[in-house]
Amino acid sequence: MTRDLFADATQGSPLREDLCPGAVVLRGFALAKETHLLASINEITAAAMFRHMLTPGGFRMSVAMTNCGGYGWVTDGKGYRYATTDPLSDQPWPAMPDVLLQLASAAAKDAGFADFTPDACLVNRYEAGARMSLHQDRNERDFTQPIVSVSLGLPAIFIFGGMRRNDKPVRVPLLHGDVVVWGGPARLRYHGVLALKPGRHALAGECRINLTFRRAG
Ligand code: MD3
Ligand code: FE
Repeated sequence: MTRDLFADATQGSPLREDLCPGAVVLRGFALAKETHLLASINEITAAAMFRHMLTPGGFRMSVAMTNCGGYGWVTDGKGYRYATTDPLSDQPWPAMPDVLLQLASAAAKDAGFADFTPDACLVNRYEAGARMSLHQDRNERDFTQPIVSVSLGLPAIFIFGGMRRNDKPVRVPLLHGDVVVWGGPARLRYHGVLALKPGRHALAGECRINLTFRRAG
């Protein structure tokens, strides 16, 4: 599945969709950098491999994860938190490649967050059937800082709820190259991802990769 950006531009289909106050989808914002982004992800995972972490309750996450930047998000029997080193190697996480940092900060700027400098990038890999159940992101220090997400590879259906777990979520398809900025009143909304449908993407292969940029420390 791809989007024809020329058709979008000429027929007026929006490249920018406001999901709710504080949440903006920038359709195709990462497309111009797709090859560079995927090469950078390969370098990150060569140094800090994708792994299935355990939830505090002992369940294996279906999404495989790694991190780059000064802080990395981890979960194990001790809980959810940010750590400056990879628990598999006890070494610092790989540095955040410049192409990732620049993309996240440009997207945040477009959405009205003028100086977003992320210090953490969580890299999620979804294979067929992998999903992320409804949750809030609240391990960061400063909720006035946005989160920027970049979708690559296979399409997924993102579910976007409200401030309470029981608020009915809306479904938002996220495609290769889409970038979403979540800030302000959207920052603490519940969200998740439905089980990935099997498929093959020309550049990314049989998976979806999502980057989420945060200011953790
Ligand atoms: C809305 N990842 O890593 S990115 C996560 O596609 C996570 O892998 C999903 O949720 C993924 O925590 C969704 C979109 C996202 C990220 C953070 C948010 C949406 C958000 C924080 C607040 C509200
Ligand atoms: Fe999240």
